[in-house]
Amino acid sequence: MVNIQTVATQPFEGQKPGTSGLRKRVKIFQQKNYTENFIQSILEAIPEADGGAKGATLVIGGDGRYYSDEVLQVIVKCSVAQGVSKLIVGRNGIVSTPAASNIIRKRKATGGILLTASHNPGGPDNDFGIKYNCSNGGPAPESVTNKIYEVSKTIKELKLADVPKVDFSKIGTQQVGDMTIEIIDGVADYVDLMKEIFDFDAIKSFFAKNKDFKMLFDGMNGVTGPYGYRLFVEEFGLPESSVMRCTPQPDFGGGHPDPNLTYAHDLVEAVNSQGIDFGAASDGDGDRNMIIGKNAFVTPSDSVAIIAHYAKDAIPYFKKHGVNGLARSMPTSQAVDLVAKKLGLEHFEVPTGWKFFGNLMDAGRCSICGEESFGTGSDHIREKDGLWAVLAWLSILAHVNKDKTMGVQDILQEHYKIYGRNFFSRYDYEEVDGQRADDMVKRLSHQIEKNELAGKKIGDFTIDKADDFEYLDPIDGSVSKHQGIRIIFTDGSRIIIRLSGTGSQGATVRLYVEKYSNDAAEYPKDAQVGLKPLIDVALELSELEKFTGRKEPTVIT
Ligand code: G16
Repeated sequence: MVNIQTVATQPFEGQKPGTSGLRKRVKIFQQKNYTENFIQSILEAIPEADGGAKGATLVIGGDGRYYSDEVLQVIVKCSVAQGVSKLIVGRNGIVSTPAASNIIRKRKATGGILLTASHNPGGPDNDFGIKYNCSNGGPAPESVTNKIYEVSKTIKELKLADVPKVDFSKIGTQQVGDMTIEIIDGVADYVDLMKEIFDFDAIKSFFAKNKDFKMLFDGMNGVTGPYGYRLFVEEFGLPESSVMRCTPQPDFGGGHPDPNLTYAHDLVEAVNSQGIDFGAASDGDGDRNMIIGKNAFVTPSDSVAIIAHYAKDAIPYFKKHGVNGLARSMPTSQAVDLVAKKLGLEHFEVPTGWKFFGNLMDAGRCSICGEESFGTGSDHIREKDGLWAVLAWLSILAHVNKDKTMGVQDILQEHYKIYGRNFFSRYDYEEVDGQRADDMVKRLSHQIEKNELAGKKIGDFTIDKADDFEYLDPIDGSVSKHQGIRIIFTDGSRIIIRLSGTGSQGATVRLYVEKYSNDAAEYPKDAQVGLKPLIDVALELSELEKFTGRKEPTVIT
């Protein structure tokens, strides 16, 4: 009989999950009872089970970042006390976010708790994160995250089981009180799933026929290292030199595990200096991806459009199941909409956050979706999936190279010839003063309310309409308001300004610009050059420098 202690606690301010879970500095999570409060709030808010987590089966995974070991033990103590029946845990708590989504679905679990702050840096002075995924394998929708937050605001008592420390390093099953803990290899099921989706033989024969074609995958010392190694080295037989930074580290080797041109510059440099044909990177928890090639950077917005264009011809999963519809987050460029129109498919524009795609997928209305924030995925699971995107690109390369020789840049140019090019860029201003950032957005919001923006002419651009994006979920009828300031010009160009929901310190302002061109002479242009006039307009309209004091962005993607 396990002893359950009742411990008095106080609510902590700000345990409101953001775009994808609660992300804070490690030091915040280390405060006495802070993590316990939040885990118990999750367990009490679990939607499927009456009476909270009683009888639940939960998948526990994460990117293995600093402080995960301690939180795993907290989850055990809280879960036993709340009557959870079973925890399915990756060895050492490590399972990538997409792999966890797959396990939740495959094992028909009640849900899952993921210990990750995704692409945010790790270590004692950096970030930790906790998020809850529901039984469909996707991030909890706002109805659930709001409930978690409500519980966290009134929590007074913790129930904690008095159990010894659990060793998560050995695969197998153990019993803690009435609860079973099954420790699994987080990689195996995922690789099996990828084999069902993609034609591994076609990819292998592409590499065999094109011996000079060089690939480099950068695991950024995050969770996808072992997955990438298993796929590229063990399955496809590529040399060890085809992968880099594939050993997960609690602090990601001191780096920022975010696959973009700034933070994955080691990969970019290696691709440029070693004449690599195809480069790819994934983030800390394995849901993001970046695709580059010889003299080519594939924006995530173009990536989802190109994958959608080739899906039915190049990827067995879509040959078999078809493509039902496409979707993107609001700030993502409209390139994928053009593919949907050409293929006669439904397409959706949802707020930022992968959780918004879940309902569409569950209803069978969306097969492929993507976000400008380096997220690409499909309805094979309910999270974005970094390695899936890399395998999709390898499948496309294998497909198009059957009768001609095409690299990444050729694929891009061919796509633009068919659809035109949606030039896109995002400027991030990280860790700015929260109040000033709010004021900046409020000012624009106010101008929109008073209808002061429509018709305004700035430089060569005239504003057609402006709004504060609101989403009506076509499946459950829920409404999400204030999802970003959207300014659309008469030529179809767009500026979007919103505050990130994943930062852990101050505010991060995101400024997105998009300009469409169907002038072939412009397709090879550098996006930054083509977009400069629009960026100037965005800075002028938002008065960003005045509000944030920043002359330059922290990151440009
Ligand atoms: C999360 C969400 C994504 C979102 C991204 C950026 O990604 O899952 O859907 O696009 O954050 O959000 P924001 O602009 O609010 O910072 P990840 O990879 O951090 O889990």
